[in-house]
Amino acid sequence: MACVLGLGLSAESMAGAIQANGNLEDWGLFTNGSTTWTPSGNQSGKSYSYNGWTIYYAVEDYTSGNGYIGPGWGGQAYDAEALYVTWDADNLYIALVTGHDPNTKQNEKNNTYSAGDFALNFWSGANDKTYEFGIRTPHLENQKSSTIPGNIGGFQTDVYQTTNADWLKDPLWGTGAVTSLNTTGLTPLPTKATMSIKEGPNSIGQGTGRHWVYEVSVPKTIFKDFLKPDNELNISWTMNCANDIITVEDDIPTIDEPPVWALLGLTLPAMFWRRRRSAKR
Ligand SMILES: [Ca+2]
Ligand SMILES: [Ca+2]
Ligand SMILES: [Ca+2]
Repeated sequence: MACVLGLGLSAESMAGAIQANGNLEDWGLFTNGSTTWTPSGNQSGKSYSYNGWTIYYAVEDYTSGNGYIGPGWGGQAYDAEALYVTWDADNLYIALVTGHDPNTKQNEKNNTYSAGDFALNFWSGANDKTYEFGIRTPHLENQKSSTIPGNIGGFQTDVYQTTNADWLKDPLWGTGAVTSLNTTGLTPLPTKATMSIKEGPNSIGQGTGRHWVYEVSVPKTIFKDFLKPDNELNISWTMNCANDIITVEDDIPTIDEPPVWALLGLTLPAMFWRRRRSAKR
């Protein structure tokens, strides 16, 4: 039985699994109560390595100033601070850090806007700028029960296959950025994603103020033929006013499907596979 237990684990998960629980220590972030914000390792590039994972990231932390966060305003309360993505053989993982309160209620008259959804854009060759999938965040206006009190905690959430016509767009700044899904007429895919939202420490990053973490795990099978070798993927998130938009880009997950021998827990071939993997980048 001991041998069988090893099957199905990727090289990454053997190194330490990522749990979509709103705690980013498994991404090497905010560990031991430290204020680490920009990932350690390759800070000048777009990825870093932690615990066997290759993690792609974008960090745009508003720390102080007149509230301009580009393209809009709002300071920390509308700061889309950091977005991370990685994967193993089975799942794609996404982590977002934002100063935007997930309980912000949509009320345009009061100039308040709730959170948007995660938008996933796959392409081959030139970027087609079409979002093929969306992962739904809790939308306060849709919360008719208290199953997710205060929009904090862990839950299963819907994933949709989309075209750009299924997305609401930046209403204020003319960027054309997608914000939330218009789910009218859309049917969620049968497989759901796991999402967790948790408030993080005020002290993370260079600035201060409240921070929230969204962490997502989504089975890769959901993306079907969009996961082709050498395809590209980017993931965007913003709030419904699109005051601050963050996008992370990485290589397509299926490139990193470990061959069978890497699943057997054999150290040497696994190391070889990993070197091959990093050489590809
Ligand atoms: Ca976690
Ligand atoms: Ca900030
Ligand atoms: Ca696309």
